[in-house]
Amino acid sequence: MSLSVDTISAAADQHPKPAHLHFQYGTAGFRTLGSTLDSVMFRVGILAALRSKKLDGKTIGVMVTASHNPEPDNGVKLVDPRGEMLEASWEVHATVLANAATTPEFLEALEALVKTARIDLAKPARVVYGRDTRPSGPALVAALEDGLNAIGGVESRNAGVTTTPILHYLVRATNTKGSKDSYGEDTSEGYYDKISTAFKKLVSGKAALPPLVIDCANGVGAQATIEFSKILGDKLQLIPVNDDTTTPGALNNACGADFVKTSQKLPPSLSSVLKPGQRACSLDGDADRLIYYYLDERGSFHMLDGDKIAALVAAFIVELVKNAGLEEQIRVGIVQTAYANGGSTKYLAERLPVKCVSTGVKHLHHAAEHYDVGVYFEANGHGTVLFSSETTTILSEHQPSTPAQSTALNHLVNLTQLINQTVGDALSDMLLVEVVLAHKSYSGQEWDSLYVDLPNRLVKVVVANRHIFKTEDAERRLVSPPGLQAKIDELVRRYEAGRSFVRPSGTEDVVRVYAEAMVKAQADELAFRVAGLVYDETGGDPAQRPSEFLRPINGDGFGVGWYDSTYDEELGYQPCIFTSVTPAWNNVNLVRLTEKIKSPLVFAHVRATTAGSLSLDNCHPWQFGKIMFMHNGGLAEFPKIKRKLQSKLPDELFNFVTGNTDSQWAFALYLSKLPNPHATRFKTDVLRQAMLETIADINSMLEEVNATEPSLMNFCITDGESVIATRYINSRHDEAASLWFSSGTTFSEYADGGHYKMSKTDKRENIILVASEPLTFEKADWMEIRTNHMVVITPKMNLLQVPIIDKYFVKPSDPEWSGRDTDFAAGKGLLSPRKEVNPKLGDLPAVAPIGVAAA
Ligand code: NG1
Ligand code: ZN
Repeated sequence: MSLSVDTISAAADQHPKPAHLHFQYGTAGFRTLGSTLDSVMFRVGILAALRSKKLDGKTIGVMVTASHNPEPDNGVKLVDPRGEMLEASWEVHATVLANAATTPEFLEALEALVKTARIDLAKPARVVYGRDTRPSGPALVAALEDGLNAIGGVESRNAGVTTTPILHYLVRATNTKGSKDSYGEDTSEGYYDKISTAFKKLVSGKAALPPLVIDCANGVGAQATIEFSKILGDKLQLIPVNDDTTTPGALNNACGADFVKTSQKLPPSLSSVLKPGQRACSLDGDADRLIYYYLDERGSFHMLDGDKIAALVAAFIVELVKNAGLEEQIRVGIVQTAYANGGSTKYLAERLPVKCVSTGVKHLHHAAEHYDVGVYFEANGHGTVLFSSETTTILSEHQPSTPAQSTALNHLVNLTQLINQTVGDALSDMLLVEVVLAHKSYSGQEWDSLYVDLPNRLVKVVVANRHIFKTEDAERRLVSPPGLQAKIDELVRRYEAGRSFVRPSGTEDVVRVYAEAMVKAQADELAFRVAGLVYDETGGDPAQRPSEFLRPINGDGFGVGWYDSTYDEELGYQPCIFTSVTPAWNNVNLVRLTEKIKSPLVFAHVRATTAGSLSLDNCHPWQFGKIMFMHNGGLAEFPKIKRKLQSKLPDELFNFVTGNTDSQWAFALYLSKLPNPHATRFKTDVLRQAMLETIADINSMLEEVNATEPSLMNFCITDGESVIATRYINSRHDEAASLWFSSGTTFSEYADGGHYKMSKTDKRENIILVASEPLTFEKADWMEIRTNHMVVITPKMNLLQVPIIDKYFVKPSDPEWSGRDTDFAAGKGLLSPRKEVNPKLGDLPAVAPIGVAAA
């Protein structure tokens, strides 16, 4: 028998492939914008029929869904006869068929498939298909049906709008119908009945739990929730929210399991529903992911993700196995991915065998099959428990020797019925969790306290080509692009309990960055630093660089210098300086000191060694008498001018320099420009004049030696009353290292984890911050200081922005002016994102009092 070429060809012409798109059958099947998937659906219809023929007419499932993705996306995946994911070699066939450019090429690819896979076309074909609630679903299902019809003789069954796990159930139930492995009646009623019967048995005699709020993501899970709610009645009271499957755009929008897991927040729609102490859960758009959470008595949100579910369930099963007297015969194991929280891995590995595999349900599922009872969950809430067939046999044949053993054995048998073993199933998993909570009389809080999650952060990076990212060790390490992993390691090492890894997504055109650390702010910071690294190292467009991605880290020591808040004759005028060669974030003394010191003027500096060794002598700021100085940047080709610079210094200043950096020598030069560096009072103008002379002198020395590379001269000096900060480069074409300021009445923490913002509650401005990069994510807080300008802050807290006019100064009105090139400063990691430039800056007069404040 051969393919009915004419019929297929005519039908295929109705579903042409969009010319410029490439489709990939990934970890979740085909998944992309729903409006582009017509040809894919048609071809998948044909493929599903061929797959069934290949497997001797076994029923194959086809699910049309894009799960937790935004509503305009859609997708399709095939389900193999036992309800598992499509065999890997057929993923390749799927991709090949989907990408054939024309109808003749498609037919050619089909013929080739029939031949290489040795498909007997005379065999029957059976397919069951369903879809989620997406608006693009009906048209895509119609295209799928065209494909099924084109092959001819396919026995197909439309399961309608249904959840992914129900479709998997139907496939297995259909294929095992009437056999000794019968999985249940092959209808959705059969599914609800099997699961709820087991649930009722498992909770019989247990005190009913308080009602459970279920966020249905405005998807198909709402339908299943309502069904269960009807059947379970007061055995478990379910309160569905976000059950609106008809409002366009509502699906997965600010709700659902992925929203909760990624944002680590309560869906806003639940804030008026959920009471302190109450538990709730979120499903995703096709109801195969489940995330729990609760509000504690103080109303704070706590998430119980897939890892917490795995820990709860595994502990319960281990206990039942032991109580049933089967400890020796049944080995329970856990499968996780690299996204599993380090806290969970530690907790579980101390108790059970734990295996880490690559992301993607099929990897977890296959690894879990190697245990007698395999518990697998992704942190995102997708997972289930698999009982091997030997285990099922043991459970049915074991003779309990005590009533307690008999009870535990019955519970285990009922669990095999409650759990949807074909695939992760949010509703079956939810009932499983409820069973454990009922048995253990746990509240959300008690469950949560099994172990403490390490704070973590997941970030997406859009890169030019995610396929250059190759991983090893269950995706925990990058092997390509070369060198990147070493840089990630270098960053991670600086964070307490730090862990981070990078992998290309299998379902979206992005690279994912995951990071963990001891405190939330550091997990965020590490994730954003690794994201910045990935972006920069793989040719990310600087103009598109997301503002939250951080630059390489300055961890080579730090220093803080401050003046007393009240003058004390015995202590004198000079500032106190505290420096360290450890990274600032790991210094407990810094935390202690900052909590107890009050000062009107503070300098702080974090160091990334450019020149000079890692030593206390080389940590900024430095102090001489009343003057304090620091530098962000570098003097190019400094060794060529060092001797000349030194020779200009009086002995006292020459001997003052104890370190070996260009920066400290520049400070000595600055001091030499002051009429009396030992003075106890300085006029602002004198400090400012000395700064201009220092820059001019350095420039002339550099010119004498024909230095070609520009020098970044962001200097900052103070006498404790006035402050001069420069943003300067000796180039007409390049951008200087960045410099920003912020002013206001209070600078305060508005959210836990070090989230600060500046507020301007009245006209008075008490605080001026000058910083190399914005210290907060509040764009409105920060104004950029322009290149080759300096900021002058007077003792009365007037802030002036003054141009530094020399041959490197270019007026925007200059005909030569076409903007400065950011590559040089960015390449040194000294340029914070251009995106944050306040557009109003262009209107500022060259000399303008910006913030007028009472001191
Ligand atoms: P990708 O896009 O490959 O990270 C995501 C999930 C997987 C899995 C698949 C299938 C994360 C970090 N990744 O895969 O765990 O669920 O989708 O839907 O959650
Ligand atoms: Zn899903």
